[in-house]
Amino acid sequence: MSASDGARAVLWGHRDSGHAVKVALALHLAGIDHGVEVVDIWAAPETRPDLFRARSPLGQVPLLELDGVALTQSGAILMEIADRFATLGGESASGLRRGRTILMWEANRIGMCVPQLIEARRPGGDAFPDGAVAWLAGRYAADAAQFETLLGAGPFLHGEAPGIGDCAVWGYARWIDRAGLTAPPALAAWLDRMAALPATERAAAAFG
Ligand SMILES: N[C@@H](CCC(=O)N[C@@H](CS)C(=O)NCC(=O)O)C(=O)O
Repeated sequence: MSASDGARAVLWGHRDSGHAVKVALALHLAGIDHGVEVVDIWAAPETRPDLFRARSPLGQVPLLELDGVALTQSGAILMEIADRFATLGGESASGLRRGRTILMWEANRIGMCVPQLIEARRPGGDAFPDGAVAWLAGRYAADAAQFETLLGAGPFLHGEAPGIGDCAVWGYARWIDRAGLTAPPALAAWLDRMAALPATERAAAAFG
């Protein structure tokens, strides 16, 4: 039986959105049945489907519709999945606490600088003010060192098995090369372990 237990889930996203793909990873890791809708994040917001715009207040992905409830903000969605399905850390109070801790760190640190550095290198992407790219790259160096501390003995951020914290960090850390950055050994080894999970391949391909 699927972990969904009859829940109806539809994930709206785009393959270039690490925020959406981290939610896709959680659904695949947890074995939660779900449908997928692609939203063109590079098209003008007003051209996105009315249904999507009505349910995603900022017009952004990811949007997860779960039993008719519209959930936005990737970190909040991951917490809802863990809590609701008692999975990926949500099996225990300590696992949930760990998930919340990693999610807050990711949103403020590695999940802030890596997407911006990718955007800075994208042909036709947003223009950045003088010094911004160097500042972001400096932040990444600190983030990479902090990741090693958070990982500890591993193998995953949640210990022996991956949890929502691993999903959150993987969303953009898998594109470190695309951001023109290098992963230090502990981060590179964790990325290899994540890549070896069949769910990561499915999540990366979730939006075509
Ligand atoms: N803080 C949000 C970020 C969501 C976000 O920035 N989504 C981007 C794609 S990665 C998007 O939908 N961009 C299209 C737009 O803003 O028009 C989250 O964690 O979900």
